[in-house]
Amino acid sequence: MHNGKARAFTNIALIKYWGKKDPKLILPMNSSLSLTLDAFYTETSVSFSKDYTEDLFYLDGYLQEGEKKMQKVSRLLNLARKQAGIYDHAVVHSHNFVPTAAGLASSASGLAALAGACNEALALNLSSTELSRFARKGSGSACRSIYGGFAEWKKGDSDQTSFALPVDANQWENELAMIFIITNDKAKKISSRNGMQQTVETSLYYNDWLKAAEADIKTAKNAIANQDFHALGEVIEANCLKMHATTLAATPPFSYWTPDSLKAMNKVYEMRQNGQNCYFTMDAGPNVKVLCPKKDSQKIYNDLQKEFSEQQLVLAHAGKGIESLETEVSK
Ligand code: 2P0
Repeated sequence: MHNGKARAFTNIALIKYWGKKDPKLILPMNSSLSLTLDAFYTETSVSFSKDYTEDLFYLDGYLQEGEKKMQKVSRLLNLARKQAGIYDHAVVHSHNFVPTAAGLASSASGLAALAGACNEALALNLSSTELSRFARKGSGSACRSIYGGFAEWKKGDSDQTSFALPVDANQWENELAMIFIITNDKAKKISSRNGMQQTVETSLYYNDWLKAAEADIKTAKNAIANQDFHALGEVIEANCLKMHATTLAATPPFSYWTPDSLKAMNKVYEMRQNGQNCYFTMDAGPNVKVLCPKKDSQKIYNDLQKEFSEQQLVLAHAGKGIESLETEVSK
């Protein structure tokens, strides 16, 4: 029996990963930049044993059945077994820690935690770079959750050269906050995996997105180096809008926005006009995330409470990188 356990925090992309050059290896079309946050995380344990007859994956206590639900987990288990030279099946227990029941489960923290747990269980002794590369093959965004604070996923052009690295901000990340506005959408969603694929294949604006993303990442890194909140805010908000614009020009067109998303974006514009320091970003879903200086976060939170209920709002700060956890001793 080989046991391992790890905790990984989720990350939110400030400059988005949107499109794959190689869907099998998960090589992205563009580099991306994220902030790891403290409010959402996943703890995952894995045990490999000759006694098991199949791989089993429990998420928050519920067995996940079927190829689709097992896809990302199976991929990492197979790669881990290959690297360790074993054939044992595995049992995975994963718990998502989220402050509300609004379904903010994240494949970034989930697959990063599984990568870390496999690394521990099979004593793979992966460096951070190797662990990032390994997590990437479960889910692209997971490669950024290896690190606390800011991280850049360098797109690379091969399995070896595509991984994330920390972006040193001289602790500036600890002066920032992000407020999640959970819009509780019930509409049918297009998964990010399918949405980005459809966009790469059909969007009229996709080439322009790629050009913009490369320029935006440079601007964002300069803003971080200069600790310039407004420069960072402007580029992340514009980058998010450009990503979402590509979906409108896909065939068939689609959008992740709902009326509540627009309400939240407009609220951010209004607060900014009134002198508040805040900018939004959105991922492949209707929730809106507001970046602001930590010192202003309570006032901005209070303003948002005029439009949204307390259950819809979550205040987060910069989170830590992946951590190994103790496993129960096996008999
Ligand atoms: C990101 N997203 O950079 C972008 C922005 C969504 C919008 O990474 O197919 O779950 O497993 O590599 O990482 C979500 O996509 O996709 C995502 P796969 P993933 O955070």
